[in-house]
Amino acid sequence: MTPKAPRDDFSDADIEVTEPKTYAAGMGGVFHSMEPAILEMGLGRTVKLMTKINQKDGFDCMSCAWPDPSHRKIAEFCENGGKAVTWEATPLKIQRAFWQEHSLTSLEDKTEYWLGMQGRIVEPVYKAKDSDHYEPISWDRAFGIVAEHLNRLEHPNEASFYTSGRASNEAAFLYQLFARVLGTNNLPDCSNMCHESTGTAMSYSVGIGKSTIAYNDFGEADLIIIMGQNPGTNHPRMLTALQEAKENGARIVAVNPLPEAGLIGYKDPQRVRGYVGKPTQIADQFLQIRSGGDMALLQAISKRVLAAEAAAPGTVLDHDFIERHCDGFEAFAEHIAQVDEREVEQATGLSQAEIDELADRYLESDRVIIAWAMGITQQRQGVATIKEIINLLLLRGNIGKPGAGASPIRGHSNVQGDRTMGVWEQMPDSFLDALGTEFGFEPPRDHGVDAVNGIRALDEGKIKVWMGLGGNLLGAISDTNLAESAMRKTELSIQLSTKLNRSHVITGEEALILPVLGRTEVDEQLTGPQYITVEDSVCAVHASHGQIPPISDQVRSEVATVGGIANATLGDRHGIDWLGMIDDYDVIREHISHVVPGCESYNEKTRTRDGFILPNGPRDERRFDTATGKARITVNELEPIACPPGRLLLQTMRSHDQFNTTIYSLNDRYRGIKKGRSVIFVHPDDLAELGLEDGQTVDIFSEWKDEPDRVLRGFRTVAFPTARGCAAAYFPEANVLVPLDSTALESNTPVSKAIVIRMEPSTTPVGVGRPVVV
Ligand SMILES: Nc1nc2c(c(=O)[nH]1)N[C@H]1C(S)=C(S)[C@@H](COP(=O)(O)OP(=O)(O)OC[C@H]3O[C@@H](n4cnc5c(=O)[nH]c(N)nc54)[C@H](O)[C@@H]3O)O[C@H]1N2
Ligand SMILES: Nc1nc2c(c(=O)[nH]1)N[C@H]1C(S)=C(S)[C@@H](COP(=O)(O)OP(=O)(O)OC[C@H]3O[C@@H](n4cnc5c(=O)[nH]c(N)nc54)[C@H](O)[C@@H]3O)O[C@H]1N2
Ligand SMILES: [Mo]
Repeated sequence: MTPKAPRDDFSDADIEVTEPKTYAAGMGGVFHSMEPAILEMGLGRTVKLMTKINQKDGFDCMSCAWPDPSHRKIAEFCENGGKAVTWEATPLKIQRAFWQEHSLTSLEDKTEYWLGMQGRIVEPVYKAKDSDHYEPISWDRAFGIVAEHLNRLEHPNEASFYTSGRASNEAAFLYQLFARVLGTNNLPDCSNMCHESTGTAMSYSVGIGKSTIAYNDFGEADLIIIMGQNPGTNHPRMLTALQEAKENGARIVAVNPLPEAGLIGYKDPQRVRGYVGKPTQIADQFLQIRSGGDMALLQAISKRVLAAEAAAPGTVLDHDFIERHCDGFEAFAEHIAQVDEREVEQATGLSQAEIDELADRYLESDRVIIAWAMGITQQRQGVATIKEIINLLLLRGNIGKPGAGASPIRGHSNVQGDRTMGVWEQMPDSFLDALGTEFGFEPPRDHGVDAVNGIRALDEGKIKVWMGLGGNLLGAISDTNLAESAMRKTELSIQLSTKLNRSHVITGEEALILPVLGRTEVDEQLTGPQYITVEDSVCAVHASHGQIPPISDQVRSEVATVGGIANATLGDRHGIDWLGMIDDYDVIREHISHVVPGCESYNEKTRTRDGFILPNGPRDERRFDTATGKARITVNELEPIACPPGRLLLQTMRSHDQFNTTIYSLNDRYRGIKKGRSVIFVHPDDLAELGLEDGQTVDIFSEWKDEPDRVLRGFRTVAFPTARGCAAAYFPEANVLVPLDSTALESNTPVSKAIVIRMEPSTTPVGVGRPVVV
């Protein structure tokens, strides 16, 4: 039985609120993913796919970038991986009648949830200049339109090529090559909104913007500090690694404004005990920090470490490591001695005793891992905060030894690989030199636009052709209203996508949707079925093999689509055999092995069952490829976040049933929310102080400099045990409240976790369709 697409949009009118959960997963978690999977895909397809997720002969789960252990379990996936697979592998198709029935204007007030539930896009569609409808178009015509627009640009920088982190290494490599041969570095990506702060900080401090640990290090750590990350929802398989670490004696500390279920307790669905038994307590210490307080906390811990060294010289710091491998220690020590404890208390909302306890844990541990995600990166001082994470680790030599290191936990399943392949608006000259030599052209050297600057360039009318390799930039970027009006100014927008989203509804004058294969599907080309490759959060690269027949014979692989566009646009102008690369992905991999550092013999290495681990200076040999050739201990000035009286700091985050802008259901099980997303979580004492009640409908106003307030109307308050002064709502709905200009220093990542807001009682009901925005 084929499932049906919903006709009517979903309503938030009957939101139900119950107590939040105190532990994550358990067998219930896997059942939660299997039931909809079987209903959507049928039993046969479900079994076929679920037994191949993350297996060595199977496909890489397209959900998060959590790494695979070397010993795979029979079911090496989590509840949310199950949902991601089901969402992609649904047999439901968008029928031709859909495009006739729905004008673009009529789609404008549809929710992301409704759009995504319409099924897979199964043929290319085109919206002509004065039309309000998409209509089917042939692939050749589609490629012709793109080529014509690109070839008439006055300058290649009038085109921009966005990438979302699900694209394979092969597609990403081809895509950046095409952009650069065309002559532009305009390669914004989802990473700009995600771990850019990590890349910026770590490249500066340790010479590489990636995790310095391997999977097995979790099992060898004495202490794991998890800051600004919600693994129970966003990296559920990490909980298994944490549970194993605990069994080996590790202590775990969680730093978060929210008592997230997965941070507190866990039931492992892969074990009988996890089914019937009591949950494992995950966090030995939970620090309920105020939003944006992490940098002050880290400085306060470093201060205690230095004080302990002063009290017992030679026993606390790793002097040998600091002398041999680091610079900047003296200036740092001087600066940290000035840290003002009152400022720390104000910024963190934590007591001295809590901070002392964490400092003691750090001092008692020989091997420490600090993991982090969006709670840290999407802050104005995200880069400086990550530099402080590195400082703290360096003081006791916690980088480049087993069981220790810096562990940014990546988002999209291949976001790290896309960067390795050159998707970045500011790739270093060494990469561009190698690319130019391999393909015989001179790559452009000026940096391109990132995600935020790309919106500015669109708004200024500077981008005439905008292309997206996956993703949903308009759903994901800050300042929704501004971004949407900017996108309407471009001449042609092109999306390579599996399913519908907001970025297909708000378009340039002309628009194309080019439907692509997902990871679950067999990718057949001239030389036979092709595999693709991906890189996970700990730099492990391996192959992914599609399993089920494509949803339609009109859907092409990402590689075939990008290569086809390149061929139509450039032909053999540069002597590059674009079509040959489509016929046989080994050809692309051969080029990768000549261009991308660490990828020598890429075909051979990705054909092995385990794949390979990319070299990593700090992890492998305590080599730090920074400008000074040493790990840099840095001095960072704390800037307290100003939040005037009567205002709260709002963070925008993911529910348990979404993947970024993809909504799987209106529930957020662990936080006790059902049947709706128009909610704002607020501490009960803050509600009382603001004269508001639990369950009241409010409008949310974001205040930014002297600009008019941005407003989101008709949200239900939920009294919730968040840190005082900090509220939370879901992205992408709340993106409208994040000013485009509010970005992290140095990395330019939208500050999605600390928006100054006020609430006022609303007359707008919590309702159907997209929330009302002004
Ligand atoms: N199922 C599922 N999996 C996903 C995704 C998804 O949407 N769904 N998205 C993927 C992507 S692209 C990414 S980047 C990752 C995101 O993974 P996460 O970073 O876990 O995602 P968020 O929901 O943004 O959660 C941020 C966490 O930081 C906390 N936080 C907020 N502000 C602060 C702060 O100031 N300090 C501290 N210490 N904590 C803070 C929040 O309470 C929350 O627990 O997940 C990936 N995996
Ligand atoms: N306010 C706020 N904003 C945020 C964040 C936040 O925490 N708060 N998080 C930010 C983060 S961390 C990220 S990573 C970005 C995410 O930004 P994006 O990566 O742009 O967004 P996604 O929602 O992951 O993209 C989903 C779309 O990708 C397409 N897709 C799915 N699978 C495939 C595939 O296999 N191939 C292709 N070609 N297309 C596919 C589908 O059409 C789907 O609708 O959002 C950012 N925005
Ligand atoms: Mo992300």
